[in-house]
Amino acid sequence: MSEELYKKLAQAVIDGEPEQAEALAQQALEQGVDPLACINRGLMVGIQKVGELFSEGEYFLPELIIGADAMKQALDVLEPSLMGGQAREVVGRVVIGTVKGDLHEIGKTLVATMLTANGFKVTDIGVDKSPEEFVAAIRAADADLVGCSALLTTTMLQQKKLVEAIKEAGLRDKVKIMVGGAPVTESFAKEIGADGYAEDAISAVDLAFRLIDAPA
Ligand code: B1M
Repeated sequence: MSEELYKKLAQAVIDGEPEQAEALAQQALEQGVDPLACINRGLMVGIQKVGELFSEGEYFLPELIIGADAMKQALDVLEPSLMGGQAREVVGRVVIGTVKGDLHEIGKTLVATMLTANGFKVTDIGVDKSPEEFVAAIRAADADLVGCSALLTTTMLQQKKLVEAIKEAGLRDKVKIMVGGAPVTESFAKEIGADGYAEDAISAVDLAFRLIDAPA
């Protein structure tokens, strides 16, 4: 039953059907299907396939955009259920965003949602953000942790610039730096002087707890 729903969610993303994706997500919640499983086993499978078809030249930019729209539409329905609905003690303050020149928002938003669901106070500054904009947001939020997402091999170097900008702003001892995104690796994170790398939204939460030394 759930397996069938995951497949349909994946297919709605592959076919670029935002309304269908939204209706399926609604159906999943009504039937008590785990929203996280819908994301990981349905929507993620679909968007990965869209990426593959794009790489193979089968899909073009419009299909990429509409596939992402379908995923976002379903996420909008599922994400509130990940939050648990209760007010919790704030475990840490996080500023998160996608680097300058990079418009990919879905993974970053998912990480932000999972952090919020786990008690972090998250300031999501959005996409295409310069190191200076990150630094201003860190100051404004009095953040303990900054999360930086990059999805393009051409923009991942912006993460290095962010580490440098944080040092230059005199904030390096105050804020931990976590990086992620499809082309980013553990060794890249070490090389640029970040404090940690997470492969997905779940491990980003574990990493955030470890970095700020809070009990999970
Ligand atoms: Co783009 N795109 N895209 N795209 N796009 C990729 C990334 C690509 C791999 C597709 C491909 O060729 N197979 C490729 C990059 C190649 C490369 O650099 N090596 C690519 C390209 C080339 C481009 C353009 C250049 C295409 C063009 O214009 N010719 C262009 C660039 C625009 C720009 O940013 N300046 C472009 C545009 C777009 C859209 C705008 C159309 C759209 C994004 C829409 C949106 O976000 N609103 C889009 C999409 C949808 C994709 C794919 C298909 C899916 C990305 C996604 O949302 N994945 C992607 C292919 C793919 O990834 N398979 C692709 C789902 C998301 C949940 O996963 O973002 O990886 P992800 O996040 C994960 C982890 O990475 C991690 O946790 C998340 C949850 O598990 N994570 C973190 C992410 N951030 C983290 C931060 C952390 C920790 C973990 O700590 C802070």
